[in-house]
Amino acid sequence: MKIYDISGFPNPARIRIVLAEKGLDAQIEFVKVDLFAAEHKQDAFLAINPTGTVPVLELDDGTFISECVAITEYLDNLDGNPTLTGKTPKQKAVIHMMQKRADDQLIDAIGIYFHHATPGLGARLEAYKSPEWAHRKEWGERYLEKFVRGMQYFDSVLKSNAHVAGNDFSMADITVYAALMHAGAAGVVIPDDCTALLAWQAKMSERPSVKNRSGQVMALPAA
Ligand SMILES: N[C@@H](CCC(=O)N[C@@H](CS)C(=O)NCC(=O)O)C(=O)O
Repeated sequence: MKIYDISGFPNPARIRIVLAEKGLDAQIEFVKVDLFAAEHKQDAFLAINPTGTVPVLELDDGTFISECVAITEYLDNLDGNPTLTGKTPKQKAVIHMMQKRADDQLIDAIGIYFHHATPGLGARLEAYKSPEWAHRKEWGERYLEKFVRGMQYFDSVLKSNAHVAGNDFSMADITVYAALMHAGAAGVVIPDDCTALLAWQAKMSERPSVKNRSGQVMALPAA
């Protein structure tokens, strides 16, 4: 199998953590996509993922799978022993519910803020941003407010749960962790009063699947 991605980026990190959790690293060939050079917005890459984002998984039969949740479901179920996406109908439902909240309130929100209210990945990507959004910066800043509310929500969840979707580690934890990693790279700090979220983040960063890559946060071009 191949993964098209770039190391150090938050959504690619989600899948790299999944691979480590599942012991699948050795089965993957990584193909670097140069986001800073807008390689993901060119026809060759859009042919494998029309959304123009990484990561993308390519199966040995040539099938391309994009979207971290879909890739995670595939990798987690390969060995018939899903440990990240739930085993029972109830576990699956709760994990997907919390996963969707983590996507919507955290990782998508911080991504929109980063790409629209800050220089993002730099000048080379400007041409691919929506020119019709005259108030793009203001729009992006609203998503930072949403992200902060999201951190407060997940802090409240983690005050009574060991993990994001209950007692067990799941893909929803990976998504929240990657979103906080994205925030750190964008200069957004976790509020001091989010004590449960901060404690959970510290615990997560000691997890072997995370620890080995926690220093690998995207290096951004100078503004
Ligand atoms: N919903 C997508 C999000 C993927 C995503 O936004 N990836 C980022 C890298 S962290 C990306 O490719 N950004 C490039 C861009 O938006 O120009 C997923 O789950 O895979």
